[in-house]
Amino acid sequence: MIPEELIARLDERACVVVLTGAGISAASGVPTFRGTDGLWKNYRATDLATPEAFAQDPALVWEWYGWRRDLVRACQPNPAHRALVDLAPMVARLAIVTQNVDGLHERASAEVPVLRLHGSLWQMRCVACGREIENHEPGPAPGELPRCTSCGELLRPSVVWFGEALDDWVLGQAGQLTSEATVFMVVGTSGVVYPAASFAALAAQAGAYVVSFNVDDGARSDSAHDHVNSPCEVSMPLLVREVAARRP
Ligand code: BJW
Ligand code: ZN
Repeated sequence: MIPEELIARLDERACVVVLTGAGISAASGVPTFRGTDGLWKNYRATDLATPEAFAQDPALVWEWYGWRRDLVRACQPNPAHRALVDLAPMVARLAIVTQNVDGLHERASAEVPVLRLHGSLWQMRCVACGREIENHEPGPAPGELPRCTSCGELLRPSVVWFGEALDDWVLGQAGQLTSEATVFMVVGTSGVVYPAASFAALAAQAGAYVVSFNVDDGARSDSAHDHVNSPCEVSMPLLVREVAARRP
């Protein structure tokens, strides 16, 4: 199931970048955005993940984020998150570039670097003064609107909605890592959201060997040299076992 070339390329000199999406957290019980389980509490995630939705009805958007925060808090990292932690010491460098806001990579290990392209469910930002706070408390409960302790204005989830720019520094780092990668793995993402969706092609152009891991054959990246069509919570631990078995 695991491409032989991938196992061979994951040697002690490999510079590995892993781009992850919602599919890597599916086995933890976190719903994905698109596809059959892509319904989030009767709302289309992609309708609420916009600045327009927040401007129009901040209470509705916060109710949705409060519900998601409570749901994700009860979830645990799964074997796919843990496999990346196990793979890291076997290669020269491994970095995770994630579209996920759930924090499950970070909970699987504090040691493997994680670049969060789309922000975090556990951070809030003031719409007026920009003050950013970390918050791991339950909620907010429906009807509750969190406010900035400095200026009293509304806090918003510190995530990247459609039409909003990604953080410059994060985007620059992700581009740098991608261009230096010898192996680029694309795990559990539909690959439709930009700029994340362009990274696999950049990696391939820069000479990386690109492999996608997805339960959907249709989500195979155009730039991928190989595709592993199976649940990543199965294929990633298997990959790590195969790499470990080659080591003396
Ligand atoms: C499994 C599995 C298992 C299941 N094992 N696999 C170029 C072309 C066209 C459009 C654009 C473009 N550039 C920009 C755009 C516009 C837009 C965009 O990309 N639109 C497209 C939809 C067409 N992009 C943006 O707006 C971005 N901003 C931007 O470009 O700004 C420019 C700018 C510059 C300067 C000033 C101002 C603006 C921002 C995009 C932000 C995306 N935000 C969200 C919400 C985050 C917050 C939150 O979570 O609440 O991010 S949307 C949502 O989609 C979320 C995700 O991170 C993202 C990607 O989804 P993902 O992870 O791929 O999930 P799914 O559900 O789609 O797929 C899951 C996959 O897993 C599936 O394939 C399953 O098969 C698989 N799977 N179980 C393996 N067990
Ligand atoms: Zn403020």
